[in-house]
Amino acid sequence: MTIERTFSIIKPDAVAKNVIGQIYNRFETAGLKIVASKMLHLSQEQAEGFYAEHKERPFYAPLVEFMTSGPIMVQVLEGENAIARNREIMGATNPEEALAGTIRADLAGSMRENCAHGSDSIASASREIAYFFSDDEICPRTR
Ligand code: RTP
Ligand code: MG
Repeated sequence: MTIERTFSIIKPDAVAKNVIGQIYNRFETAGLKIVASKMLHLSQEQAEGFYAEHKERPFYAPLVEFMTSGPIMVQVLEGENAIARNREIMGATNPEEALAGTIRADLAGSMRENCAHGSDSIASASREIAYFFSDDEICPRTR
């Protein structure tokens, strides 16, 4: 059993749709525990830095514009295979390709405005968690 931590964002479209609780419910139902959480409104610099790996992609500028368009929730999720599990319940990037019952199939409106972000590897999870949270903001769950 591998207990992992992953980094998650509820994106501005989902916050605007008022489905934060609904998404948190899906994390909990999937056995993922929230060990850190906060709402924030990304600056241009924060969004550009977070998505730096996509800098050369045509969707980078509109992605940064979208991600700075309103408040987001950022959280650290902990659980067995949390990285893969979270991506599984999010569904494919394009909501039209996402399996029914996933966050993106059920709640997202487009390939860009797709409700949620989840780290895609152990390396990106640790980088992304550290980008938004200091160690003392993460509360290990012992029961
Ligand atoms: P994420 O990083 O947000 O968890 O999503 P992902 O791994 O499924 O997708 P990724 O390829 O990392 O892309 C990051 C985010 O950029 C937006 N995007 N737009 N062709 C497009 O218009 C396009 N492709 C990607 C999405 O918001 C995607 O989640
Ligand atoms: Mg990604």
